[in-house]
Amino acid sequence: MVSLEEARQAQELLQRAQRILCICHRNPDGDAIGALLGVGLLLEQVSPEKPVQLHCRDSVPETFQFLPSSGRVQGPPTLQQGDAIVFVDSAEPKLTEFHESHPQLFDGTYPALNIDHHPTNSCYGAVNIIVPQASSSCEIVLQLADALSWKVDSDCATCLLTGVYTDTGGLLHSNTTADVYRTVARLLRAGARQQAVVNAVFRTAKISTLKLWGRVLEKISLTEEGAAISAVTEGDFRATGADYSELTGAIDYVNAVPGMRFSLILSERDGKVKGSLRTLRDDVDVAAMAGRFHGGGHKKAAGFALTGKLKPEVRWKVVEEEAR
Ligand SMILES: [Mn+2]
Repeated sequence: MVSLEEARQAQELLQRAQRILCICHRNPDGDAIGALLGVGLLLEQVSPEKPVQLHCRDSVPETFQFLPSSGRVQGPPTLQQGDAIVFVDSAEPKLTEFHESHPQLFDGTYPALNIDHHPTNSCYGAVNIIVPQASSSCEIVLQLADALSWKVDSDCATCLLTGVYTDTGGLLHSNTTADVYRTVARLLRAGARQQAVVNAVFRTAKISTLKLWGRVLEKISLTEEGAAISAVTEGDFRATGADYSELTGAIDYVNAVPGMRFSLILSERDGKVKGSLRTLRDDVDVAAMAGRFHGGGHKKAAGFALTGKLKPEVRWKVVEEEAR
């Protein structure tokens, strides 16, 4: 839970600002976008005279473009004196991909509030509200709003519900605690448009997405150490017309093979290979595996990125046919 002390520190930091820039990680998921828009809408209600801007290195994925204010998300920020920064769902500066272009975001030049649920968060803000027990950054944003008695309207609730739903896989992942249901109940009472979220997030898929997933599923192989592995090359993205964000969700199908210890999707993009790891087992820690490749995440869902390319390895065997 967000403590009253943390909430007050956050409030003070924001009150002193002339302008507030909210930032989420690149390649944003539903939680990043939901928390970005949700916190932005809250701040505008709290102090309507204060300009609030929303920034992300990448544009809002189509799936989340139904959310209120999604059209306001801009690319890199232009900083000015008096700015305060709110980071959401970003465990490290480099995940925003503003760390090289805008180092002053992270060196204390501007007061920063860092809201996140990743246990690996490096606490790079002046005020850090890191709640690893929370399902999502959206859940923390709601706790912060409630701690400060900020009014949550139906637009904001819709944004926050999106993050809770996406980070819990529709309330199915192991991070779906009793508090998550309480959060959802709170958001529904605040007027969250639940069916709009469900339809957009879980019941809509572009033809390019389905074709990309088809390739992922077709290429699943099972390894001796009990992993279900698949890979997507840049060629697969080109051939299907899918973009990188459309890979989200495919891992859950790869992870569905019974008896496996963990699953992995390798994907190739811009000279990098990204790995997405999942497990259903309690005795496997995929965050630790990702850590060996300078990645991180949660015990049951983690990822990493390496510089390089994917090279397929195909094994053939000649088998003599038995004579009849
Ligand atoms: Mn998240």
